[in-house]
Amino acid sequence: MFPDKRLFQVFVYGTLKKGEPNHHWLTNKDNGFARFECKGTTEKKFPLLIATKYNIPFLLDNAPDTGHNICGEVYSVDETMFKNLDELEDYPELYDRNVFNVNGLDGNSHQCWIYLLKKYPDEFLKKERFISEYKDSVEKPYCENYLDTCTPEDLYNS
Ligand code: PCA
Repeated sequence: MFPDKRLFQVFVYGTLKKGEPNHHWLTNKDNGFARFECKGTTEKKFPLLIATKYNIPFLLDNAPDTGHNICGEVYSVDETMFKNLDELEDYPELYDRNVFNVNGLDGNSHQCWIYLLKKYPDEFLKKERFISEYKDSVEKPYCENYLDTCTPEDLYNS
């Protein structure tokens, strides 16, 4: 299948990365076209944490001078894939998204869409919880399909 004409760059830092629980969304051809470009880190620092009883990775926007340069992967995706990613991330109800610069390990700066939270409880800003690189783990296992069962309160109470 050929990709749609227009490609979008998306930086993934959470469950969409290689080896993580939602990576299959990017590799499933039925979802559209996706091409791995390179690994990279965000030029800006962001707070990234694993939160809620579902252990969801959240990158927080609008939190100046906190957090780390975040490690992740840059993909070029077509509009069909982008729409599917929006659906997975429950955009714009749960995650929002914005464009930021990512320093690629290929030596280039990439302007990428990044899924993040613009509104979140104050508790999410406790510094000791921030990480620079997400990995699913036995200690904090990601709970798939949480959107099917959770209430909005569930999502914001950790
Ligand atoms: N999926 C998106 C946002 C957080 C998540 O788990 C990603 O991997 O970038």
